[in-house]
Amino acid sequence: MNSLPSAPLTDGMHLMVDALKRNGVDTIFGVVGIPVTDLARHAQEVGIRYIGFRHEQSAGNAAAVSGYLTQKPGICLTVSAPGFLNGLTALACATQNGFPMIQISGSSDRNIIDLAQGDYEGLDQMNIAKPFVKAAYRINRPEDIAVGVARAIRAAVSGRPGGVYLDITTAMLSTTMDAEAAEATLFTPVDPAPKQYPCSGSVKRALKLLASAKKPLIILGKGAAYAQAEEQVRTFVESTGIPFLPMSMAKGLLPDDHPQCAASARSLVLGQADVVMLIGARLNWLLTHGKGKKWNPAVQFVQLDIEPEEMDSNRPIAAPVVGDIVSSLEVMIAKMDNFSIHCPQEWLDAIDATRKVNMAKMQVKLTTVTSPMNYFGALRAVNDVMQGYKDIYLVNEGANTLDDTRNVINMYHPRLRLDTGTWGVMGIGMGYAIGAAVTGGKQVLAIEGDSAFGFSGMEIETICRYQLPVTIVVFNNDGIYRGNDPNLSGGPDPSPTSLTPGARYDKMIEAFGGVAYHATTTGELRNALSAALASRKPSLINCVIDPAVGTESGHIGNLNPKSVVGSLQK
Ligand code: ADP
Ligand code: TPW
Ligand code: MG
Repeated sequence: MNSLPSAPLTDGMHLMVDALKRNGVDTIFGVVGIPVTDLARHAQEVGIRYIGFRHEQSAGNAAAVSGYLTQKPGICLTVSAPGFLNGLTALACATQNGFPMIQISGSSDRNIIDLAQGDYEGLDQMNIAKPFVKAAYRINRPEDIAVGVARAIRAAVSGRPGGVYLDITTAMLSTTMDAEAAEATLFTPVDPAPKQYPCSGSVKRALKLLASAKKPLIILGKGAAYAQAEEQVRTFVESTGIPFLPMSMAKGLLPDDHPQCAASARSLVLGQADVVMLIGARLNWLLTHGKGKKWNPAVQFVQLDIEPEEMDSNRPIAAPVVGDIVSSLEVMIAKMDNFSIHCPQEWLDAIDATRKVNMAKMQVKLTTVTSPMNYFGALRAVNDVMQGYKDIYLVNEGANTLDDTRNVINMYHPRLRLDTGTWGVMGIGMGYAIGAAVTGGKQVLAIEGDSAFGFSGMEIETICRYQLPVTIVVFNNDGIYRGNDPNLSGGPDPSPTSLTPGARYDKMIEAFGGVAYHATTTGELRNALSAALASRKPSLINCVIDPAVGTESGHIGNLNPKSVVGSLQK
């Protein structure tokens, strides 16, 4: 008997890759193993770039930053249970930061997991992910792949962006389906991050309040940077004449040397402003919740945000404007002429006077030569070299290393400064550097505290393997905040904040074929950094910093709990 020729089949794994490709995914960041190895191989086969990491947290951070830079969800691929959990920190962090990201994780057999029978890497992943993400979905059947991917994309990029967990079961990956029927399920979601215009009443209320201000201030946050609102922000800032203060990752949205930039008069403007317009910035801990001694108690807020629930989260918001930032500013600019918004000259003069005093103080710090180097001496050398590299990414983490770098290194273009963000998390360094280099195509300078670097340091192998143009400067002060703390028991163990004295982080990159530099003076640092950036090669500069000069927790030492029996901090 002749059997009929059977229809061609596909399976969940192939269809998953087809769906990602159809949705414009061009890069996957991950670590492979059971059950996703073939998925990564097939993705590479069909032209999706696969970047393999040494730890899922860094792969996740790379995906998150690529989401921030492109407004498309960055994709992180992980194996079941431990790989999933390693990636989850980055996914949670992306959610906190409002970066669109999808973690796709293989998962084990539902029947065994649900009866707690001990499967290989068995874990109830989707339920564990839920509290940490914007949305979590599981795809159990190949015919649901297209919908699952579409839902994940929409959830990641619409409204306030965030992290999405997408669970793909081992059984689903090997389930077969008629290839033609499978192809017919594929689609791309229409307009996944629609424009959201604010209502006109909210815009009028906001403009009226701004027009009444004697000491107005605009605070730019990373939401405005994510929204790519630089053109509208510039028009609004320059045509109102209102001074602006950039939050850390909003630096460069307008250049830091813009005449209206009030960054070097931060305490003055926060302490005195009577109307503050927040553009994509939350009144969270980074702005001391909009209250307390740093703020004018009578301050009133205008807030532009896409997330309605953000309003009044910490302080009453007098004029909430709910919408996407680009559309909201466009409407405000169009209506601005009906309100005479202006910035009183006395306010600008006061800011200018303070700015001059603070800049002169900073100049003294930067030009004082010490041996060993302190942070400011080292940063002066970095800043000199950066004048020739204003258009590269600057990744930054640490405590003193973070705060002092933020204050010294000006940014001139949007979305180039990538740092510890809303959680102040250590470990983003190498993941962000790799994600930015791969996605943005520009070279990267990462300025890393020695402790901060350690969290993702093994990824220098990844940087070398893919020959990425990443230069890492490790500010090596032998420890967390400081390298010279004593063990209070007098015993032989190092103190809780100590790391290996005199460690040579530069030697690490030699092992993988990268270029190593060791700098003990500002001159050596300047030469090393110039050579490293000019070469565009994977490179690491071990920069020796005085172990005694760091302050506890950098600029946020006040957040440490106070002890009734006195402080143990030096
Ligand atoms: P920063 O840390 O720089 O102060 P936050 O992360 O606290 O900034 O705040 C960013 C805010 O921007 C979030 O409340 C988020 O909802 C908002 N946001 C993100 N994207 C957009 C957008 N396209 N339009 C409007 N608001 C946005
Ligand atoms: C995931 C706590 C905040 S800053 C820091 C740690 C460990 C390192 C500071 O030392 P570093 O910088 O990097 O050498 P410097 O210049 O001050 O010496 N775990 C996580 N996140 C945070 N924030 C911590 C711990 C922390
Ligand atoms: Mg340190």
